[in-house]
Amino acid sequence: MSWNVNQLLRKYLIMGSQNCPRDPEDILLEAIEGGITAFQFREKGDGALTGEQKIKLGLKLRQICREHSIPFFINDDSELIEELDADGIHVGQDDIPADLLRRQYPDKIIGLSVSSDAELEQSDLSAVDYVGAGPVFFTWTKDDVKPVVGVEWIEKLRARYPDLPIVGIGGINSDNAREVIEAGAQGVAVISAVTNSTAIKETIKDL
Ligand code: 3NM
Repeated sequence: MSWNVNQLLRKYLIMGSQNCPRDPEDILLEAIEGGITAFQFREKGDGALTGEQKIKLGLKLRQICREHSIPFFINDDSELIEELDADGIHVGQDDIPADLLRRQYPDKIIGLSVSSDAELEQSDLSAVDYVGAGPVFFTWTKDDVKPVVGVEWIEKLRARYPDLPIVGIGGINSDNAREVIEAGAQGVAVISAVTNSTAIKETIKDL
């Protein structure tokens, strides 16, 4: 299946079991009904599953995405690309280098987090399909999060790379998503605004 990257970045849900106050499968299904355009399995941080349990949950979420034609990404763990037959992978600056991934997986969608000028200088953007720009706002969700970059970082990236697909991340919710788009991002990547919502479908429509 071939995907339109700009389109899939619009409402990009990221989640692992550690983000979920209830069954991750139910949350994903509601989010799909609400209109997410991509999903990233990010089983990471305090309380995250590992080993077989992680794979088992990944396979279930992967299947749900397949049944609803939602592109399925994995976070960082390139061994899971084949195991879960992911459509793409998102990596950070300290993970497996994007150009290596590109050579290994010419047809997968590759995303890279870029949070500063220094990171931008060391990134091979020709190897990636999109960048994640953040944290745009303050977030509690990630422990090792970098300093807040604000929507100004997105404006800067957009000015420098007019055609680069950008997704904003970090502290985004239905109240501030508009600012992220107006700054030039194709979409918003969210965790807690969706996983902690008591009305997921409405939350995603509002985004
Ligand atoms: N990456 P929430 S911020 C996974 O800045 C992640 O690269 C970030 O969670 C980055 O939507 C973040 O709950 C956490 O703020 C996003």
